Amino acid sequence: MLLLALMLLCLQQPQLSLGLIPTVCVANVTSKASVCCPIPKGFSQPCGGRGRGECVRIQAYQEFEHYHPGLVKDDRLMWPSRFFEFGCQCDSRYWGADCGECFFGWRGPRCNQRDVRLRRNIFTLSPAERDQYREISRLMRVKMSPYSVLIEKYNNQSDPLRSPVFVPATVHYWLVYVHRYASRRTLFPDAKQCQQFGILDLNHGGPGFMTWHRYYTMMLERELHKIAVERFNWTTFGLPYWDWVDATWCEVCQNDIVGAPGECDNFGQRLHPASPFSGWDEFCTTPSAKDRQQLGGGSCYGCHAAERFGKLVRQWTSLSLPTTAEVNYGLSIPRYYYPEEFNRPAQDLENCGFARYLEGHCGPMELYGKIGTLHNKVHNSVMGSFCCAATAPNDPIFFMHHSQISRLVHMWFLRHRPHPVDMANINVSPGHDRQSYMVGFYPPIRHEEVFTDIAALGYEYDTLEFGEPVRRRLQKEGRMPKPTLKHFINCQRGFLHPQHRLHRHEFEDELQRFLAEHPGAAA
Ligand SMILES: *[C@@H]1O[C@H](CO)[C@@H](O)[C@H](O)[C@H]1NC(C)=O
Ligand SMILES: *[C@@H]1O[C@H](CO)[C@@H](O)[C@H](O)[C@H]1NC(C)=O
Ligand SMILES: *[C@@H]1O[C@H](CO)[C@@H](O)[C@H](O)[C@H]1NC(C)=O
Ligand SMILES: [Cu+2]
Repeated sequence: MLLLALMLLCLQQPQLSLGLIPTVCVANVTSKASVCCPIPKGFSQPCGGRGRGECVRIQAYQEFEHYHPGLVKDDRLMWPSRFFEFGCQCDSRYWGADCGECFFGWRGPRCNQRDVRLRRNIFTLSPAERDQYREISRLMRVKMSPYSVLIEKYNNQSDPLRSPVFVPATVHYWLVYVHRYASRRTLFPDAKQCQQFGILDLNHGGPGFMTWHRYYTMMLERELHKIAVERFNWTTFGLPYWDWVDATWCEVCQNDIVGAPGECDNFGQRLHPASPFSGWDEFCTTPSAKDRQQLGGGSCYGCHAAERFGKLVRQWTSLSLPTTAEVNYGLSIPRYYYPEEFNRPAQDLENCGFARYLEGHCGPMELYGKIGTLHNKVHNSVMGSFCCAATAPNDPIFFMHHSQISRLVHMWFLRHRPHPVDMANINVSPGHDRQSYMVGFYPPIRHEEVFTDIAALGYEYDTLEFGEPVRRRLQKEGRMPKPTLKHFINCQRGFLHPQHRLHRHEFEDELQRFLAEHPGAAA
């Protein structure tokens, strides 16, 4: 895999992309001069006209002079130019496919009033607010988003130059899809090509991981905020975070948050039936080995490849969540990335920039352990649907997790005050260049535009403290839940990913540690 990645980088370099298509523009995807310049409500000109926005040729960033022929087919290359040649360019504070909305941080009819979302520790929400947040998370599965997604059941369906099939998506469907869309491999029609060239990942494993996921939380927050206002007139809604630093169990696994542990089956642990998220169908899922073979083998398959949708499941393979020492180490790293470091082995301490450490791919052995650092460590602990890019955003833990990841990013920015030029633009993998449009998002936005202080992005956090001091304070205030034995003893069978399974003695050690820390839990 690493070797292939190196080979690819030598052969050529990457691209640009765009992802989800505004439903209002779907009909134009296959037209000759493809235009996505809608007229916003209350206006008479495309993109609103003078003073609001205008219809211009989309300038996709060309990262590589020559694409390898094996990759040219990829519909995400030169995002979003494979879908549209023309799109709206909005004036300063306006935003949207039609410039009908305000950019992040602004509101009002002329988008000239400041608007800042406050992201709070989930355990500082009042019980009523928590109920509302849970209801908002449920409603995002049924509320339609302004986007349509490509059906990717067959590997020949997603290229806009052939015969794309679109379907309008709910907010949650769109969120799960776009994460999958940017992370999947090219949809090669046969196994040989997939093995040879199926290595792209446009939002993980590179310096763009941070910016892509940061923007993802902003888009998510924007959509959830709409629901919060419509349903509860909750105008100050911001995306809550789970501060998992130094946590020894899944504190948010409660029925009034993301769902308590339920029964075990061959796939892992289901959610408690009293949680509204229990039994959720996954929007994108992983095909069986047999289906994968038919789709070209390996990992070259899209969101809809599997016959049946899976159901939300967790598998808790470890309760080793990131520690204060681990966060402090990351915050002390001065460099954002080192050129080519993403092709290096883990625990390469001389080349472990903040971006790669944050994502979880490198670090000192005692912090890296078996399952990586920070971001990856949490995914690899929860596992189940949370394991992998295809399915992780199906689990509502995902949103609180990435709100927390973005909080760490903010702390690192405050400490090191990087400039946009500190973001990568040399020898980075496709889609991760600072000038690339982040794949899957429409309207198009470049990585470098969100490589900035959050004051320019329209959100902030309640506190930058983390770990034990905060937890102790919340405990004193009676705001932290208490674990049950089920929070610790999970399904020790039927793991989808045997390589992550704990050895028996490791499990016993963790159990003893847990019982020592939570003497009441066994009751
Ligand atoms: C679709 O394309 C046609 C023809 O170019 C154009 O007139 C129309 O405005 C486009 N629709 C949108 C929503 O941009
Ligand atoms: C795509 O592939 C499927 C399955 O092989 C086939 O049934 C379908 O006709 C193909 N569609 C196009 C447009 O080639
Ligand atoms: C919504 O809340 C705001 C205050 O945040 C208030 O001014 C407004 O009247 C409320 N609207 C409705 C429909 O209740
Ligand atoms: Cu991700």
